[in-house]
Amino acid sequence: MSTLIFATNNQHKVDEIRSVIGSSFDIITLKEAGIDIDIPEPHDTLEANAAEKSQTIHRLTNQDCFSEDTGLEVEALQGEPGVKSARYAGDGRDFQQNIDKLLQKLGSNPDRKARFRTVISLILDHKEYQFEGICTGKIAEDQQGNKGFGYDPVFIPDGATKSFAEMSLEEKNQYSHRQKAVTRLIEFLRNTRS
Ligand code: ITT
Repeated sequence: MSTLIFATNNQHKVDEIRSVIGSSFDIITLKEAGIDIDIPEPHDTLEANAAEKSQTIHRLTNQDCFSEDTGLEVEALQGEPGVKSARYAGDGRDFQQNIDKLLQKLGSNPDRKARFRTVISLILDHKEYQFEGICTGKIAEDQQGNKGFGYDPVFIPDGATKSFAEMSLEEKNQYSHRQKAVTRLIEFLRNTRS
């Protein structure tokens, strides 16, 4: 079984990814690896930020690892908050303030189309690989539900009638951007390691 360090400080991401991978491979979190750093995300694309995170941890540990960067891209806001999703309303990274800003900027605009996009950056045997997962949907008029994290209370995926924050982890996994990217990662690891 492969062991990979997951270069994130977001426990929600760890929980979601662990629920998808099952026993396919073993993940060690930064906390479990004894690494306490705030990984920089200075770039203007998800791809470059994901690479920055995995390369930072690879330089520190010299071990196989992966990271992911995710953005919520809203059509009527020209792709905002996008790469700025975590800090949309400021450096406090406050989920509620981010949602408030998003709903306020969208106002009563009838075009609510949006998508979540996840880019995973894997470093395996010192080489980098990327995997993408996209979930299309719409922004709700008001917040709904209290599960999940981030923008989950205002995102309704295509094919569903409720928000991510009203779904169990298993239900969210049927639609989610993260699940799609992780499934591609697992497939790649299976093919390279068998
Ligand atoms: P790491 O960089 O440590 O992995 P982070 O929280 O900073 O964790 P990102 O840079 O990828 O992660 O930030 C993306 C933000 O987008 C995140 O803070 C949430 O607000 C939001 N987000 C990401 N995935 C989401 C999801 O599945 N549902 C709702 N919101 C999400």
